[in-house]
Amino acid sequence: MLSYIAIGSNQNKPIQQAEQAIQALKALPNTQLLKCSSLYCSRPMGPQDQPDYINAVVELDTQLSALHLLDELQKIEQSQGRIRKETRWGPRTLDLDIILYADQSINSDRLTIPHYGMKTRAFVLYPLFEIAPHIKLPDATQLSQLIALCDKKELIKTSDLDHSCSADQLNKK
Ligand code: A4P
Ligand code: MG
Repeated sequence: MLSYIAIGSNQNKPIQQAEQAIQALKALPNTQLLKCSSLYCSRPMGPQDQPDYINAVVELDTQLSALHLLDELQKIEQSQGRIRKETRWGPRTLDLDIILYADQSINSDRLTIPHYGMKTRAFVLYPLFEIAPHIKLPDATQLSQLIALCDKKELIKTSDLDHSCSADQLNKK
């Protein structure tokens, strides 16, 4: 099954966190990592008194079920020091979300696929578009349609980083 995973980090050297997560995703059982977007720096969605985020999206070809894949992603989050706190959309060392899983729509206690926020988040849509510009969602919406409606805002590839990304972020590279 083709599946797309969104990576997010804004604590404890986020670029390194994202790179470490990509290595861990490469090592998942019965899974191949096929594509990996650039790393992007983004302003925080949610509370503004937190550092900028590093975001990326990878494409996996996996034989794991969606729930088994979620278990594996949560193990990676834990191994990279993820602490779940009360604050909604608060800072985190690593967040791994399943954006899409084949062409399935899943609504269960532990999983909502497509991910509930993917349609409007620049930091998910643009990295996804970089590696899979032609994909459709299970409801047949084209990714390109969502991109056309979504302002890129201050999303910057880390390779293009300049002073517009917070000094805090640059210091933690
Ligand atoms: N869950 C349900 N569906 C999924 C899915 N498709 N993928 C459940 C992964 N998990 C899924 O997740 C809570 C529960 O969601 C899981 O136990 C799983 O069963 P969590 O990782 O503990 O909590 P969370 O990620 O803090 O919650 P939430 O509401 O998903 O946060 P978001 O929406 O991911 O937002 N700003 C920028 N610029 N970049 C970011 O990446 N991320 C967030 C977090 C806030 N601001 C951000 C960013
Ligand atoms: Mg999450």
